[in-house]
Formats: sequence, C-alpha cells, structure tokens
Amino acid sequence: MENQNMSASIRKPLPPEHFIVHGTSAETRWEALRGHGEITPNELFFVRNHTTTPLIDVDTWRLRLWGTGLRRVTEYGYRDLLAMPSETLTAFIECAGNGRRLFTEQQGQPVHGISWRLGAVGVARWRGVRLATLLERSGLKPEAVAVMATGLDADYIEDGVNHGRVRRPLPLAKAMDDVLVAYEMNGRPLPPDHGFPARLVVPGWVGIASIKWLGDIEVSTEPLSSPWTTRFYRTAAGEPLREVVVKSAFELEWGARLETGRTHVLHGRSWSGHGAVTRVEFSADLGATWHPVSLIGRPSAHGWARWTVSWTPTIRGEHRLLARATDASGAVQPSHTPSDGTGYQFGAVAHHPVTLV
Ligand SMILES: Nc1nc2c(c(=O)[nH]1)N[C@H]1C(S)=C(S)[C@@H](COP(=O)(O)O)O[C@H]1N2
Ligand SMILES: [Mo]
Repeated sequence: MENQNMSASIRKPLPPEHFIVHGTSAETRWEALRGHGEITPNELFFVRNHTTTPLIDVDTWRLRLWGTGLRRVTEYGYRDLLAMPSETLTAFIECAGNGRRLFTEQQGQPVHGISWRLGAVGVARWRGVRLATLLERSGLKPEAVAVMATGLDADYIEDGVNHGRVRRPLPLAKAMDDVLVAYEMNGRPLPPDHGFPARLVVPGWVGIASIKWLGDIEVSTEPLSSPWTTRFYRTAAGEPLREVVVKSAFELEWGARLETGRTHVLHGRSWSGHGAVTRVEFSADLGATWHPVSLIGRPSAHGWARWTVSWTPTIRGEHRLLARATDASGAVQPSHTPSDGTGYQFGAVAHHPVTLV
C-alpha cells in the first residue's frame, strides 16, 4: 500500500494534501483553498460518486428528452449543445451531507452516511445551455410539471437493493428558472469525474439535484419521484431536500497549530442556497462575543463570500475558532442543528479546533 489516498471510482489524482477519500467519494481539504480566488480549481473540486466515474464516448453520446410533457422525443449530440446559445454561471455545488461528521463530533449524535467534515462543496464557473432553452426547443407542453434527469453511471445498489440509475426530479418552475445543462467547468470541458460530457447545475440546491453524465431527461405532466427524493436526500418527515442551508468554513487545517503572541490573518468562506451571504462574524470565545469580519469583494448570488479576520491569540492550548454567517433571506447560522437522524443539512456554527503553541 504505497498510496492509500486512492479511490478506484475516481479518475483524477487525489493527493493526500488536497483530499480526504471516503470510499467512492473525496472531500476537499479546506486548507488547500488558501490562496485561491472565488473559483475552486477543477483539480481541487470534491467528488461525490454513488458508483464509478464512467468514461463516455462523445461521438456516440446523445442526450434524449422525452415524456408526456413534450410534444416529441428529441435527441441532441455534443456538437448540437455547443452550437446553441450558451450562458455562464458561477455557482457552488454542495453535498446535502456536508458537515455530517459534526453531528457526531460536535453534538454527540449518531448518524450514518459519508462522514464529510466541511469539504463537500466547491464553486465553479459553469458554461452550458439553459435547461429552459432545451425544453422549449423540444416542444414543452403547458401542462408539464416535472423534469427528471438520469445519469449514465452504473445502477446504484445498496444492501442488495438495486435503485437503478442515479436520477432525481425537479419541479418545472426550478428547471425553467436558472438550471444549466453544463458542458464546461472553469473554462475547460467538464472533467470525467464532474460529469463529462454534460451535467445539470442546479444553483442553490443540494448537490444530488445536479445530475452528472446526463443520459436522458424526462418531462412529465405528472409529478415524478425517484429513490433520491423518497428514500435518500429527504427529511425524516419525507420532504425532498432543496436549498442548502447557510454555512461557513475556515481555510485552515483541522487542528492547525498557530503561534501565540502574533497576529494571524484568518481566511474563510460562507455560502447559502437561500441567497447571497450578507454578513459574517467571528468568535474566539465559543460564541460569547462576536466580531465582524471583512468580506472580500461582493459575494455573488450563487457562489460564496470570501472573508478575512485578524486574530492575536495569547493563551497556549486547545482552542476553537467559530464563524457565523447570515444570508439574504435573514437566516443566521445557529449554535446547534437539531438532528433528524439523516445527517443532512448540518448548518450550525462549526467549532474549528486549533492548537495554540
Ligand atoms: N449521475 C450522477 N450524478 C450525480 C451523482 C452521482 O453519483 N451520479 N452524485 C450527486 C451528488 S450526491 C453530488 S453532491 C454531486 C457532486 O458533484 P461533483 O462530484 O461534481 O462534486 O453530484 C450529484 N450528481
Ligand atoms: Mo450529495
């Protein structure tokens, strides 16, 4: 075992200083984002795979649109997509289970599922065709209400149950609003691990909505469901998850060692599926007092806010750093996230451990 930081399911290199591997998936180490701008480079972007990254032949690939909500079945090739009017969108993709490990580490609650810390999120500049454009060109009927994209990766089998291909419905209103059928990520063709040749990008919604390796899109005059709305990525009460909750993270190693008696410029990012981040505060006394941080530039609607704060620690020992964000909907990160057992949507202020030496 020379390099254990490998996943047979992911094609790109996963250097241990950049990624923590979780089976078929890999999260980005937050300290690896230090020094980067708003965009997460493709090489550092987290990967969430239910099975294995498929390699798709772009010459024979077709995207098929079909269903009761369309006047006809329509197929598009890669070149057809590239020839259509394109749009560019800066948006994060975040797994609904991001932060899951903190339910246990911080709140002592048992959960099952991928034990992400906070690295299952990234921001990219996506280019592609609006889903609305594709639907309209495919003869969208006024009675259509739902759209379901299916990936070309292998069937997802869990505990002997075959759930079929990864797929998840979207209400038509969201599909027509701001969803992109993306073929470019940060100026390059989508890398295989991120959905080549085309994926959905559903701004603000849980990552599972952004289906990779698009094979077909069903449009229906009836509401649709899949195991990814009825069994996975739903609340304990059965509601399919939609927008992600507001969160923050420091661009700092978990358990970083910092010197006392000197001023450190700490960097971090905050994001939300409910609108741009409007305010971020910092606390070094477990939330007894909060101090404003400086936002870098103007946070974009679907990306993240970058910020810095100066801090001069004086007492050696184990310490916790806290950042708390507010978004445009007025939501503020709470000090505790009630657990419904699913491990999704951990939005409480994270306690980032540091050792002061
Ligand atoms: N076809 C397909 N699409 C998928 C997935 C998958 O396993 N198969 N994983 C989903 C989940 S759960 C997330 S969080 C995002 C992750 O996108 P990324 O791997 O590009 O970071 O892709 C989504 N789209
Ligand atoms: Mo996810």
